[in-house]
Formats: sequence, structure tokens, C-alpha cells
Amino acid sequence: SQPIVDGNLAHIKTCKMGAAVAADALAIPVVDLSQSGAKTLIVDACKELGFFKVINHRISMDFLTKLEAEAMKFFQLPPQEKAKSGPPNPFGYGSKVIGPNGDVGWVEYLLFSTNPDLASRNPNSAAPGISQTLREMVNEYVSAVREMTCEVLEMIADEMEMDTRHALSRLISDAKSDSCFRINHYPACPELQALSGRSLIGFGEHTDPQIISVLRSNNASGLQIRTADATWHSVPPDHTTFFFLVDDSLQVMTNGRLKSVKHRVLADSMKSRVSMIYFGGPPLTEKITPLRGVMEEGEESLYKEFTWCEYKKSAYKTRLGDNRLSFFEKS
Ligand code: GA4
Repeated sequence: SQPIVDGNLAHIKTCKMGAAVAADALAIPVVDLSQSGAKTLIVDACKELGFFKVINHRISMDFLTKLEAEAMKFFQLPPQEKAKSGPPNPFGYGSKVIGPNGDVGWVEYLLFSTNPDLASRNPNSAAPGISQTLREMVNEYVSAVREMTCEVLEMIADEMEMDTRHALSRLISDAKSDSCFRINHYPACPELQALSGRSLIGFGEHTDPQIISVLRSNNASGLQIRTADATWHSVPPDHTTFFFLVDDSLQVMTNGRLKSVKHRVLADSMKSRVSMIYFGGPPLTEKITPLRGVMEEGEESLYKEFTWCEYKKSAYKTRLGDNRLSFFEKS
């Protein structure tokens, strides 16, 4: 990829469209949580792609639409108002800059901790742009999505014959779970049309460090996932469903059986994209290590031992696109 050098888009990378367009036809596994057999489908999808879509999730569409509208009210504020809720370290509003190491994208966002002990570090009344309504809706959304995520993690534990059904879900239902929530806004970028044949990076390629991520977006395209053969595939948007992504920690806890999925978002010239992602993470002190039950007799861990706190610290020293797990692989 190469940076564009003028105007608004200075420093934001572009990439060639070709590969992603050609490879569009990937079938995304669809899981109906209410159907028997869902757990087998889920585990197969996590092994092959690290990615699947959940339908019939019982979270009200009306509520999702309202939350999205409330989030858009924030993003429509003047830049100087939004800036009062930033910078996003660790939580709050960010624009273009992603993480502390020089990554940028055509995106603005809000980051929240979902841990009540850290809620005081979220944007608060000093951040006038974030309404009480938005705060309350975010809390309600996170509770509902966490519940659905626990259900999915319990199916995974069950199917993989882990020691207990709660071997994974307990980590994110723990009061000390270090989970977070992110709302991303990718404004439409009309200048893009001048970039004939190239597209603009909204959020650069990366895997998520946590256990599992749950993404919902409006009906705008942009999300792409990378398959094992290193090709990129556009994920057709579906505002009525949730996409689940396997994260690095779950890959380690299953000793590489489930694969964290590389993904990115490209900006669009016409339609703005809003996505919200719940990142289910363990308590800071939790050891991230292959779980008993998934391991065959005599099987050794592919990874050195580390805690979630250590992994997170290390992750924040990397660039977005780095292979963060490589530092913890046994040689
Ligand atoms: C990716 C997943 C989550 O969005 C996030 C991101 C975090 C950030 O935006 O501050 C990171 C990125 C994410 C991974 C590597 C580091 C940290 C930016 C970055 C360069 C909130 C997270 O936990 O890790």
C-alpha cells in the first residue's frame, strides 16, 4: 500500500482494489443460535475462517437502530466538540489516529471500557457531546451482546469438550473482565473517486488481541476478511445480524485450533459506515494458555506463558498490522 500525499487524505494508506474484488464470492458461515447443530457450525467456522455471522439473535432491531442514530448524533457534532471527548487513551474519542504507534485510517471512533471499575475513565460529563442517552444505550447494548457472546462461548466450550461449559464464558462474565466497546464511523470520502482503482484504508489490517469480537454495522460495505490463502474477501454488510471474530487469545487458549481472523475496513466514496464492536477480554491477571480438555495427550503449547495484561502491554507496542502473537510463539 502507499500513502496519498495531499489534502485531507494525507498519510492515510490506499490499497489496490483488484484482489479483494476478484475474491468476493466467499461464503460466510451463517449460524442460527436456536438450531441444534449450531455449536458444530460455530467451531468449524472458527477453525476455518475465524469468522461467522449470527442470525435470530433476539436483540431488538428497533433498539439497534436507535443506538446507531444516537451514535451518529455524536459524530455529526463539530470537530471541536467531539475533540472534548478525546483523546482515546485509554478511552474516549479519536479521529484518524489508531493506537499509539503511528497508524492512521479514514475513521473516527469512540472507545469505552465495559468494566465498571474503569468506567470512571470513560468519557464522562466533562465530555458534553456524549449524551446520557448514548451512555445508557451503550451499557444496555453491551449487556445484551455480552449475554449472546457467553452463549456462543459456551457452545464452543461444549463442542470442544473443554473442562466446563463456562471455561471461556466465565472470562467475559467476570466482574473484572477487561472488555471494551468501540463505535467506528467511516465517513463517505468523495475525494476517493479521484484515486482511480485504489481504495482508501478506513481501518488497517489486523487481528484483535482479545478472546472474541462481536461486530454489528449499518448496511454499508467496507469490512473485509483475509483467508488462509492470503486473499481478501469483502463481507456483504447485513445490519440485522452480528459478525463474530476469533481473537488472538482464543487462538492461544485452543492451541491454534481456532484461528484469529485478519480483517480491515475500506472507506467508501458514497456511503458512510457505522460499526460497533464488543471486544470480549479476560481479567488482566488471567493466564492465556491452552485449556485442558482441548489438548491431546502429550500435546505441548505452541506459545510461551503470558497473562492478558502482558499481552495487552506488548500489543500496544506494535503497529496495527503486526503479527502480535509471533512474540509469544515458541521457537
Ligand atoms: C485492535 C482491537 C481493538 O479495536 C483495540 C485496538 C487498539 C486501539 O485502537 O487502541 C490497538 C489494536 C486494537 C491492536 C494493536 C494496538 C492496540 C491499536 C494498536 C496499534 C481497542 C484493541 O484492544 O487492540
